Amino acid sequence: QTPDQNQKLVFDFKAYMLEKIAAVNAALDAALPLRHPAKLHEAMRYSLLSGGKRVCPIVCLAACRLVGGEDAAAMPSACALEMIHAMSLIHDDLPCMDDDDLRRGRPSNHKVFGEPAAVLAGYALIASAFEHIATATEGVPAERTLRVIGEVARLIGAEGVVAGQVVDLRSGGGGDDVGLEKLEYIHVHKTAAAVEAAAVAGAVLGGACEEEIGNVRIYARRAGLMFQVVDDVLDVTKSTEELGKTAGKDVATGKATYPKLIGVEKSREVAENLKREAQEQLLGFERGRAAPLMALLDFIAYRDK
Ligand code: GRG
Repeated sequence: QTPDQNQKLVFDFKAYMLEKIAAVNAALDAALPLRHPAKLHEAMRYSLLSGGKRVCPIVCLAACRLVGGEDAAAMPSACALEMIHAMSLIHDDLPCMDDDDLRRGRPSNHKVFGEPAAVLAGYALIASAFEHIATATEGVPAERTLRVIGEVARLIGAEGVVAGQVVDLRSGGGGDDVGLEKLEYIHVHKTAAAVEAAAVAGAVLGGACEEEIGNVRIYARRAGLMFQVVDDVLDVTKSTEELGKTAGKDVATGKATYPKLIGVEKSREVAENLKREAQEQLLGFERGRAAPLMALLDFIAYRDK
């Protein structure tokens, strides 16, 4: 590919991302209007509508298109995935978890609304997510919607995101006893499982067959893990004074990362291999329909934040 063609691809994908992010934001705003009690809804909307890359919704919409479905079929699930993402960020920032005062450059939810309100906003967001999938999904056979509810619940719960968070917290946020295998377990469950839920939901709603769902599932697992490996590399390369510390533990945060376990270069190799494995899952699909998910891999791999 010439640099010009490459530029065009990046430019087109940016336009695609901006269009989808705008559509998702509008759908989220409509899905969760300001109701009584105002403080609860303000807390929910504060975290839901505060920007973010909207990776899961875009994966969900793109997976639906990949198999020939329309955005409308997947939009309620795309919104639900973002509600769940917002919920997990609110709870992750709580003093009993990561204890973060800032999220997306703004005070974290509990800093603005207080801990009880933040905990409850999280619960309400997760309930709203499932209500939204069940009541707002239209134009597809009901068994697809039912399957999506089951898949999403399984992948964010004790076999997925919650499992990853528990192992992460139990390891003191990735302390001394975290080797490569455990780090991969944490990333695969905390992050890749949510991407898998988004991708499988989109594919199921778009009418995918089992083989296609299998391809999409592996794509999402590889892409989700790659997201975290790249995140780890960015954490290290952004902070020059941390370079050279290769003990497998970030002294400042107590957090294990790929670069600290295997070095920056090997981490980049791991990310490239994951990207290739994800790409391979898309080869059997029509090229035009696979383009957004293909381009998303480059976006994840070469992003700078
Ligand atoms: C989901 C039932 C349920 C419970 C949640 C607190 C908790 C249990 C899990 C923590 C999960 C967590 C915070 C995972 C990290 C996910 C992640 C990759 C966050 C960063 O996502 P970006 O970079 O953020 O996509 P933006 O701001 O772009 O949305």
